Amino acid sequence: MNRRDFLISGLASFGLPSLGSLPLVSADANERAGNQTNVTLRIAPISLEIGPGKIVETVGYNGSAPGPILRFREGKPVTVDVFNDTDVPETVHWHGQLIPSAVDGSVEEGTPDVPAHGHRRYRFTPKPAGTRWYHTHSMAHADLTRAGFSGQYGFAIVEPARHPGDYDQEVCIAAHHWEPSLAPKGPADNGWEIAYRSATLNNKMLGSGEPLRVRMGQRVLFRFMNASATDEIRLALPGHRFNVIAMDGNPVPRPQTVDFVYLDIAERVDAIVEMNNPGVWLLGSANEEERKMGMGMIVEYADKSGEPQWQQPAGIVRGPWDYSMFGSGGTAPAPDHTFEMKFEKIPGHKVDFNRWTINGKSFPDTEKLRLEKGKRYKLFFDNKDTGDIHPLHLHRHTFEVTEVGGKPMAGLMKDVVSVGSRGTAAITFVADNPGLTLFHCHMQLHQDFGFMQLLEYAS
Ligand SMILES: [Cu+2]
Repeated sequence: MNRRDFLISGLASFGLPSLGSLPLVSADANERAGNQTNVTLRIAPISLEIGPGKIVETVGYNGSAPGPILRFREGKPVTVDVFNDTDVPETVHWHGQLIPSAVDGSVEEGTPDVPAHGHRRYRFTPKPAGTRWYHTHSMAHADLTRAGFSGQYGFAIVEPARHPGDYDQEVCIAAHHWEPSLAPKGPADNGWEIAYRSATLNNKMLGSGEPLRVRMGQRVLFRFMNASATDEIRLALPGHRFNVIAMDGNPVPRPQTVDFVYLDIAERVDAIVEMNNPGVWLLGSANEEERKMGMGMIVEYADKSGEPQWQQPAGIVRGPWDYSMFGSGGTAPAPDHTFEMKFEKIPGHKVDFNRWTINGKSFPDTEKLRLEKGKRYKLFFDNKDTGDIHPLHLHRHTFEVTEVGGKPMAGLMKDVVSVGSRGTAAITFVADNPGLTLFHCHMQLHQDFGFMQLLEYAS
């Protein structure tokens, strides 16, 4: 047993909540042990057995995919050492954290990459508290082994100074699709899309991992994350409902109880489930094809056995759910300035990838949006001319969702918003973290083919 394994098992015996089957690295515990580094990440090729005889060759962190659950303390500086054992430069992006461009993990913002077979040390102060994550920010283009298609993703949970603690068990679940290939989909002029052969919740296909064991009366905090490269998902646990308390790690103004959670790419949902319906249940994708690919896990009450039960949740519609139900019901503060962003697709006509433009230009030719520190900005997203859903992500800032589908709303703080097909949305944010800031669609094929723009602060 090495030092870190000892720390992990030691932590478990001190009564930290169970986290499913994922390894855990606590920045605080490593510091107490006298280690100079709070977290060490090693990027390396792995063979991941996601089911009996089903092995995917990918690249992961510290020998696993998802990588270890990293636990940070809000406001307490950390040192992270990243070693890259692969043949290509890599990046580690700290998604949802309000940290400097030099360590955010995007080369577009100026973060230096981790050279092939090299090392890079990051120092930053984790914030804000909540369910954050870390992942590669490289590009895949036509190489479907790289970037979001790989196993380079994991939870980075930033602990608040005071712990809410209103649950009995904590379970982190990351969804991912595996074995991608190019597939013709959609209208005749559409470009290549992606089809998958397998999928997992955490590191196992449905039925291959240990069941999640629960007891009657328990309150379980689920931290769900969609780490798919390209697809939005919906997860349900029949016989139970999800009380959604946070989105993208930020507490929602009005928690709602729902039958399924919608997660566009890179989104997180924290939900409490009261275990009050004893049996053996299937927690999984509301899409049958996706469950067959493996996106599911078994939830088993103590002393219960039998075939896991599934029932299709009601109320599923195409496209994002209505975020406004989680909002405050109030009015968002008016912005000082609005940037309108019109999205368009240049179709690939089944012989190429689609290309994407923002106001007529593809990255890196997109104009830099200029910000003044302290001002409040609105980004208005016009997706009326595309039939695709876009999970739009702003780095290094938390934004307020102020409009979805023409409906004004307020109070919901996020770092990704899913904009519906032929729809519109708007966000506002305060320019309070100077430095180059990347805005992009988190759908890998969109991000890689033009759907990115930089924001810069006036000096
Ligand atoms: Cu997109």
